[in-house]
Amino acid sequence: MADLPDASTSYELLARMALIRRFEEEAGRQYQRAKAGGFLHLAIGEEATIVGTTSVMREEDYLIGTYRTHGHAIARGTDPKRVMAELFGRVDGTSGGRGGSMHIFDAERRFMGGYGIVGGNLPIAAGLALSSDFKGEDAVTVCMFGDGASNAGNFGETMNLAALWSLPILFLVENNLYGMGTSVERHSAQTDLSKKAEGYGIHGRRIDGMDVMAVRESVTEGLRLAREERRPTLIEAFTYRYRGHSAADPEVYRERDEVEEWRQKDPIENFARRCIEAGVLGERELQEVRDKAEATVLAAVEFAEASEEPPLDTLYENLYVLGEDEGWYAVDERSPEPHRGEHESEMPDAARELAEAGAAYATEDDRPRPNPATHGDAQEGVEPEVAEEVEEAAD
Ligand SMILES: Cc1ncc(C[n+]2csc(CCOP(=O)(O)OP(=O)(O)O)c2C)c(N)n1
Ligand SMILES: [Mg+2]
Repeated sequence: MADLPDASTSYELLARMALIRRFEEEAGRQYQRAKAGGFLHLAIGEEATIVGTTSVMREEDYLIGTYRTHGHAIARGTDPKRVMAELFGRVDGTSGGRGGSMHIFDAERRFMGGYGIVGGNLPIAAGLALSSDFKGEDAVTVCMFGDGASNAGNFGETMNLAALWSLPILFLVENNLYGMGTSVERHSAQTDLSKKAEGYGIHGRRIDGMDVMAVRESVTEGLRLAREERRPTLIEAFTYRYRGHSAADPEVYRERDEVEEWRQKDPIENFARRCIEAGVLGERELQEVRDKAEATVLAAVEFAEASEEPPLDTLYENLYVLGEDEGWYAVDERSPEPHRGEHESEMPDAARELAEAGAAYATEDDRPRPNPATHGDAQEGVEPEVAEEVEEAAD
């Protein structure tokens, strides 16, 4: 077992993990209050994998994750207020309220998202690493993705190019044992995911993702190999999400006992206990960590609630960027080249009418609202009869 760091580092690790946990619990609550829209994927239980990784990265390093990344952004230093405002779809959110939970983004802290396409962040990560290499920068790209994503075709494509071009990159699989409702044994022929890139020349190792110190130790070495030797590696961190895949998940694919068993390995409680037993931290500090997390998260909710919704006439802004100009671009019958699209206010009548009809519909109080329990990705992996039951119960 890796040694504990000094008191202030231990305090910081515990505080980050506790803040992320409390933030996500609150995000779940706000989702149920319909304050946060879209989908919501919580990483409660996975905090040691997240914080262990980010805590040994340098400021100039890039991080890219999946749709389960509120904690990743916070761990990277993004203000929780701005993350909460993004969940609420407000202008002060990290993506101006346009992205929501799945698309948290903070270029300043080199957190490149927040990505909804499973495995889609892998080639982008390779591109980031390639750009650092081109520019002769020391930065390493850390690409975090799920066990399910390791089955995507671009996993192999990315591993090949990363190895071939000796990119400064570290791949980290957050193996929480499931891709939605499908267990690793049922979705991957090779269940030792650390071996999955070996054929491409990328070595892997398996670690305990519930132990923040084990994650730090392994990621430190992975970063060194990427930075100094241009050798990409693949770390498989075993972790677990206590909550469902997304906010609406009947969880018919696992037993309660299994969840309970993993709760016994809780990354925060276990690390706190270790720090107390070693005399590195005291009960007073533990209480302080909890109190601060509580205050920060309540302030984040207050901030998000006070932030405005983006004005409707900005709906078409920031869709595409070509060259220096921001705005949306189109290729149509007018010319073979892409040309700048009109602002909503300058649009032809038919397009404006459509946009206005959409806006009017969105503000009707009694319109049929999509129910997350019966629509969308929560339904994948659920037996049809169970889905029907859920639907009936929700009606
Ligand atoms: C290309 C693609 N296929 C399917 C989906 C639907 N989908 C969303 S999350 C998910 C499971 C991914 O599991 P994993 O990679 O293990 O990540 P986890 O959710 O466990 O963090 C699937 C299949 C998607 N978003 N993108
Ligand atoms: Mg998974």
